[in-house]
Amino acid sequence: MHGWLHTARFLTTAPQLEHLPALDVPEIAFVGRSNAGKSTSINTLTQQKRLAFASKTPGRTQSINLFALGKQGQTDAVLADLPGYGYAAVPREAKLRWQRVMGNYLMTRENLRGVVLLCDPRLGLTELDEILLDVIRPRVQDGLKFLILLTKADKLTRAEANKALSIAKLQSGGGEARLFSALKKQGLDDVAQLLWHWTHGEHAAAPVAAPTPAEDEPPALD
Ligand SMILES: Nc1nc2c(ncn2[C@@H]2O[C@H](COP(=O)(O)OP(=O)(O)OP(=O)(O)O)[C@@H](O)[C@H]2O)c(=O)[nH]1
Ligand SMILES: [Mg+2]
Repeated sequence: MHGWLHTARFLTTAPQLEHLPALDVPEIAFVGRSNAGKSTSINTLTQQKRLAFASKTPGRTQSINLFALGKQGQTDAVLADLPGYGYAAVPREAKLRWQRVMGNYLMTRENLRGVVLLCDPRLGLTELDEILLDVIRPRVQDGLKFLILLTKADKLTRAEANKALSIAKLQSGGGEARLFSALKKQGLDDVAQLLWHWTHGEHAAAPVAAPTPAEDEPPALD
């Protein structure tokens, strides 16, 4: 199962929507506020340290970055790392530009199969998360897959985590919610399985896991 995600490789980066190549394989977008852990979760899921740029500095990811999955030459799905939003220091112009790009991407990207909304459960869903939810809700009703991923779960007690999870389940409105920690590798199997089924169909048999080398060094986390 994870072997499939470990095939991830950089495909392209697009500063603007019109630079995104039209693709005919299913795409899964990682969205959420700046610093929520989008890039880190992509690196953890794909077991690659610096595939997506993660950083303590909010606003690290400025373009839409695409990563291809599947055996070399046989791309069968794509992950999209999107710029985060809600970072206060971003100038108003850049914020408006972001909202336009994101809105258009979520409304018009034809091969978009699923959206993973990353949320730091210590902050909960912010106003911009709610706006995003409003944008994609009609598409979720039309079959778009949707997951609220509660990141940095290592920072919560078990009681806090359970509470955050039940709130997120309600907020997901027909989608899924999961706890995740890059630090503890919590939720990894579950999310990997979900993404596989989203892109290959509910009843597709999972690939037989290939033995993978262990991480020699844990990712840098705050
Ligand atoms: N403790 C802990 N820290 C995490 C975890 N995931 C991410 N972080 C930290 O959170 C910070 C932000 O992570 P990023 O992955 O760069 O966040 P992002 O959502 O891609 O941010 P932008 O690119 O600005 O939108 C980094 O310092 C990470 O090390 C986690 O599971 N546990
Ligand atoms: Mg990022």
